[in-house]
Amino acid sequence: MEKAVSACPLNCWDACSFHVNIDQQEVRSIAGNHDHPVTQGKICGRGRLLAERTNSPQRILHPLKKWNGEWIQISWDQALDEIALKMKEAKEKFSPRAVMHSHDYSNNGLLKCLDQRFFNCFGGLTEVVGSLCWGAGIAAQKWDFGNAYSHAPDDIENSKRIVVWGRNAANTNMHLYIRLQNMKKKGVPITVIDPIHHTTAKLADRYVCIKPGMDGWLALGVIKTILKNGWEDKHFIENYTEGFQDLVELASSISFKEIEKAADVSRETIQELADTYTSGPTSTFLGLGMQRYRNGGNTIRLIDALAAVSGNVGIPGGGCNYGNLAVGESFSKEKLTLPERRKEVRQFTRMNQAEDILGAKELPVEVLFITRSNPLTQVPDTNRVRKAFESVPTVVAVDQYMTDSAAIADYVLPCTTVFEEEDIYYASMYHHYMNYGKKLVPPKGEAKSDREIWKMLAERLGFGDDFKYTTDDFLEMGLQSLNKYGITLEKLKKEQFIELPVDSVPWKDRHFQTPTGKYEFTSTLALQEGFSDGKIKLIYPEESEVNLPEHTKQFPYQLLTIHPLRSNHSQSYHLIGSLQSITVHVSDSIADFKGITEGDTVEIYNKRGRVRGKAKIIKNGHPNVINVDEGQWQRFGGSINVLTPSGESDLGQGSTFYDCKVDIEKIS
Ligand SMILES: Nc1nc2c(c(=O)[nH]1)N[C@H]1C(S)=C(S)[C@@H](COP(=O)(O)OP(=O)(O)OC[C@H]3O[C@@H](n4cnc5c(=O)[nH]c(N)nc54)[C@H](O)[C@@H]3O)O[C@H]1N2
Ligand SMILES: Nc1nc2c(c(=O)[nH]1)N[C@H]1C(S)=C(S)[C@@H](COP(=O)(O)OP(=O)(O)OC[C@H]3O[C@@H](n4cnc5c(=O)[nH]c(N)nc54)[C@H](O)[C@@H]3O)O[C@H]1N2
Ligand code: SF4
Ligand SMILES: [Mo]
Repeated sequence: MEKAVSACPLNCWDACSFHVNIDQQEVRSIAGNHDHPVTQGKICGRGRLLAERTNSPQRILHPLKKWNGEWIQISWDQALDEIALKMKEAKEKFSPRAVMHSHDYSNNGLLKCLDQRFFNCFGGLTEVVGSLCWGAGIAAQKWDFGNAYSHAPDDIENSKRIVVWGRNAANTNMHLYIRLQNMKKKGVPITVIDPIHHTTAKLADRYVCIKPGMDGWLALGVIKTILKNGWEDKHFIENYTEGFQDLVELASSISFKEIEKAADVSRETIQELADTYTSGPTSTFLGLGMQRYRNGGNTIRLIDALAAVSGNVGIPGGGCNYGNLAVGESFSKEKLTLPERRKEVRQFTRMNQAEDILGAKELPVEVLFITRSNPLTQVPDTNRVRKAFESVPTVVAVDQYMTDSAAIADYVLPCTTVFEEEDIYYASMYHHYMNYGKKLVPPKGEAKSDREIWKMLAERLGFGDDFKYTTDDFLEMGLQSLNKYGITLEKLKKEQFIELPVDSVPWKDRHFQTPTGKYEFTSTLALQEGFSDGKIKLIYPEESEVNLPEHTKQFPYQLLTIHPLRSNHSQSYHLIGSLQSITVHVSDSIADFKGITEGDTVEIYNKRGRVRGKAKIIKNGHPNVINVDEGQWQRFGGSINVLTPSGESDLGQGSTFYDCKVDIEKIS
């Protein structure tokens, strides 16, 4: 058995370092690497399952073409010649914009951005913008701080109070969860704010059950309490912020009674949170849950404002930790992607790509590439996505498996897994180390890396020179901006992981990246972006009693569709038998009212679709909540996204997955 160091490529907070056991050119098992300073030898089941993802007999091993509704195996040459020809025809007849690329971020490899290089050199494309994931929150932090930066994981040691707000750390961010367990042992009080009483909530000293989508109201209540008592950080507000008076006015525009009623929180809870925020340093770990609503951007702005007012910005042990874009900013991405080469670009948002495809009559989408994503399970209002994608004459999917998205394609090109290719892995989410992943085993069948596929297509389309580089050449290009810190590819290969030059306490010099250089309660960037004013707004979710009274009468229950513990989105369901059915988590209040008991078959539905599953009763969370974990495959019951709305968040073209109402019936 040979042992090698590698890294987890999955879209996850943690970016773990691996020890991989290899025997006879096969990956046998994966364990954590104890030498990594952040991930310290612990990894999750999704990481371990990457061995199975590499070896599974379900993998696609050869290029496939759909012929009379059946898959036939074809050669790489035939597949790429035919696809290149269709791209050329689309470009000549219409424009490069008749070729669309629908992608996401399922693999955190640095060289995965070569897809952009490919389409830029092609002359342009129709690209998807916005984010299913974190768009509203990122836009909010850019308005408030000028950027979205987090504290280094170990800085939690400096916190006297910790608030985990809408992050399901036990399931999604295990190394934060481990640090929370340690801090609890040290006696540091932990508060969890979430509509579901999950494992992280059980760890907390105080669990705040919130009405979904109403966190901004709670944050404003806490701000109001702090101001009323004169507990605000006057020095910070006076010297380093803009627009404070607008926030004061917003706080005065609403009473505590209104806030309590709207967010389903008690005055006592608001008071306790005000104490928590003013007896810090208090660190806030924001998750992505509470921004997947129509009002998500303003929700995050109000929580940012709470951190700022209470003096928890730019200090060790404080922070309003969301993502950490400083990590990705460390690399020379433009050297890899060549943005200057793009000529004609059309943008569809990720949320509305289906509507946009169906509406593109003058300049239709002729060729659609689906890579690093599975939009037919992961994009909201899936029935519409299916209809739109099926209307495109040529669909090409690059994947390792016959996913729901690959199944509707005309060509499926098999790609390698992490252990069959070389790359650098990082996540702009939690820690600031990059990990090196060597090619450890030969690709299964005829699988090729995304990089090789783009290269072979580029050669056929007349810009082969832009891809005539080795993997090392490309990796060196990406690391150029780091050379001045003595960070080179050679060093990384030797050390396996390297700390990036990223601040461990962002904004400690009180110099913000906003246009005024200050923390902005009222955003000047908003004005530059064409918003009528940059003030924080107190708004309700879209599918709320206030905005859609008729709809919410018909569909009274809040459907959350959070991330599955054992799968990264849709990536494990086909490999784990026990995941191959739908579990509908129903609050005990709804279950009592509807006469549902555990194990009953239930159907949840709204105007967009229906999904059936087995009921499981959940307790202690918000009484109006139903949850079905996202990611399920068509053949095991279907994507929950047939029910979710394709609306966009108030800021940042984010998703509104959780801003969703349904009804539920027991099926006798
Ligand atoms: N196991 C596992 N881990 C993952 C992933 C995975 O698929 N599986 N995906 C990775 C990716 S891409 C991402 S983006 C991250 C996401 O990481 P998280 O943000 O931790 O994950 P979510 O599942 O979105 O869970 C969000 C939490 O928000 C809560 N929530 C929902 N609505 C509200 C609300 O209105 N207010 C509050 N306060 N809370 C609310 C939910 O109950 C849930 O506990 O996880 C990463 N890690
Ligand atoms: N209802 C609901 N829907 C959600 C969410 C939610 O909370 N609720 N969360 C949203 C979030 S946060 C996210 S990030 C998105 C994720 O959405 P996606 O990224 O579309 O989800 P995955 O299931 O990870 O699909 C990734 C696909 O990429 C393939 N793949 C893996 N590695 C590679 C590679 O190296 N190259 C290529 N070409 N393909 C590869 C996998 O086999 C898989 O089929 O889902 C969103 N959808
Ligand atoms: S999925 Fe996340 S926690 Fe699990 S091994 Fe990969 S990076 Fe680590
Ligand atoms: Mo995500």
